[in-house]
Amino acid sequence: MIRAAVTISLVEEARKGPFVFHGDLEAGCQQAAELGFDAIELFAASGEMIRGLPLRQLLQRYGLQLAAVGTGAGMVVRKLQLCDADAARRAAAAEFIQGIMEAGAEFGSPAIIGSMQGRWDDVVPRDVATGYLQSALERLGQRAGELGTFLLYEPLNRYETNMCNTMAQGAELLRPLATRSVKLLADLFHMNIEETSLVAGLRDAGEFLGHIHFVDSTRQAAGRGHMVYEPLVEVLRDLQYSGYLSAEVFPLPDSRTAAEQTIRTFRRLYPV
Ligand code: LER
Ligand code: MN
Repeated sequence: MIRAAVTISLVEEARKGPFVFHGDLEAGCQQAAELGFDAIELFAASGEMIRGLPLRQLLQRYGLQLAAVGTGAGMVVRKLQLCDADAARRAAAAEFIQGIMEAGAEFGSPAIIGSMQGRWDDVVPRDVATGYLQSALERLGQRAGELGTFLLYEPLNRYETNMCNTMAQGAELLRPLATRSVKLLADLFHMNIEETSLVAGLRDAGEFLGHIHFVDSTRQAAGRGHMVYEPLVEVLRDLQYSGYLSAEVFPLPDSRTAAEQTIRTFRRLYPV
């Protein structure tokens, strides 16, 4: 069964980021529950921060699951990334991700590697960077499997990374890994920029598809852009996708309206 999730960011530096709720975990959970979301996706500053939150109580009180935990704060706040030329900083990036992954795993939830993947450049050429990224995904994925969860790798548009921009590139990156505990996150916003066809892109992700950022062409709530969702729903049915559609969108015109618009579109596509 496909379930609906909504993002909550607790990272001050990401105030302007594409998250529906900002700064108040309980208020976000309360509204998510009120509107009928199944889960929240959390963007926090670190694993320690997650451990310090009353997350279990709040999820229980509001009858919600934790869909996933983001690691982007490692890049936004600490400028850490897995393709850094400096081995110590690469290790710090992996350690930061592992901290968030372990905190999320206590809820059975996967961690997301998006901006933390970094990029290749003149100092770290593409093949070297790809090797760094694959070996980090191998180790972190194996650890995720041991913890009973998985890891999500997210191809991003060309303005955010030069590693993988499409689902096909993402699948090619993951295929040689020994671990089967790394899956792809398909963010419809990035895909709308990079894929020739969204339907073909989802098919390229295929068996690797593990999570979806449910968003419109404008990076606003589903329904506030020109994305056509029906063909995507059909592919997801063919692929027997049973994960989350998670609203990683700007809080426009405001958080509540973005959440309402998301769930309205979700219910239109997946009537109860
Ligand atoms: C960044 O653009 C994004 O889509 C996030 O989910 C990754 O950190
Ligand atoms: Mn995303």
